[in-house]
Amino acid sequence: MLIKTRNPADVRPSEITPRAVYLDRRRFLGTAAAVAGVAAASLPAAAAAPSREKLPNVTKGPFGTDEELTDYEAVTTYNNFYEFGTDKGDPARYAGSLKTRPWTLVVDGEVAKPMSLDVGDMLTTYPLEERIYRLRCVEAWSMVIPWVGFPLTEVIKRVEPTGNAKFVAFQTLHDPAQMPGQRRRIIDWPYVEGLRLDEAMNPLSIFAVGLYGEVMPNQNGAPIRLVVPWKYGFKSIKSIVRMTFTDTMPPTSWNVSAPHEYGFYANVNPGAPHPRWSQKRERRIGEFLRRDTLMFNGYGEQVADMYAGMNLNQWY
Ligand SMILES: Nc1nc2c(c(=O)[nH]1)N[C@H]1C(S)=C(S)[C@@H](COP(=O)(O)O)O[C@H]1N2
Ligand SMILES: [Mo]
Repeated sequence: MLIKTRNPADVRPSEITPRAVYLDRRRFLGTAAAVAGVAAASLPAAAAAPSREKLPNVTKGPFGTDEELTDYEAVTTYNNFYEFGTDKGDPARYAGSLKTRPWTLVVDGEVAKPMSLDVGDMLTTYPLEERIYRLRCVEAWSMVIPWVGFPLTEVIKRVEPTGNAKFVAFQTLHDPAQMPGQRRRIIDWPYVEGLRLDEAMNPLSIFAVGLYGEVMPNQNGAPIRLVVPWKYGFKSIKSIVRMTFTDTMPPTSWNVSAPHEYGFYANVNPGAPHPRWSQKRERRIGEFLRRDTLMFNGYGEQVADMYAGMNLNQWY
């Protein structure tokens, strides 16, 4: 993000496709190498492939789009997750070192009932829905992803926010042993994000625990991440360990590191250019021609009311 010098949307679809080819090749080589070193019969053929696990009892959620889904391969190999490196392929390559079970989400701050939630339990006890959302990165590319998750309100109602709760702060795991990118000071770790309470309670806002009907791949923010589809992708914080209700606006990682480039709100807004590139158009990953970027990423009907009277060029 910050480090890029060229407009990242100039990445052409042709640069994406070879990743898939490369991955297949890597899988093949991984298997071949294993076979060469150890008795072939003792090794399952898919030893090097990531485990994929279906999520049970997923119902169809609201706000769907009939736009074409972005390929699973692209969704899981073209990622921003700087805890595993800044190259788009780094998370798929290195996020295997993240241990996602057991995983505790601490919910605290201005609430009547602070809680430590076991995310493994949440997968079986929370109402899982599929939500097909557009994700628009500030780098001017976008995807359409069938997330599996549940509204933030499922957690918020259980902890009972006090009258002082105005914002919600989120924090990613901080563990350089599991997240090698945290050994470099790209940003101040851990990655933190925040929402206004009404944004967090908006029916569009979800905790995602999976995609394409399966448990969340590590590179996409396992085991639990935010998805707030009317905001730029960086608001959708991954691998969350803490959710804290506060009375003041919490710091957010990209705002702290480059305040003139990234605001707290970060609503998708084609009329508010990033200081170094336009936000008017975007490249849908897998497509060649760019398309126009829509205000609020096309979710204005659900969210515009929350910003009535605010100057969104000032509150970018
Ligand atoms: N902890 C953490 N969360 C993060 C990021 C990150 O680097 N670290 N990158 C953000 C950015 S810039 C984007 S565009 C989305 C990308 O999500 P995806 O890789 O699942 O498409 O994750 C967001 N969440
Ligand atoms: Mo992003």
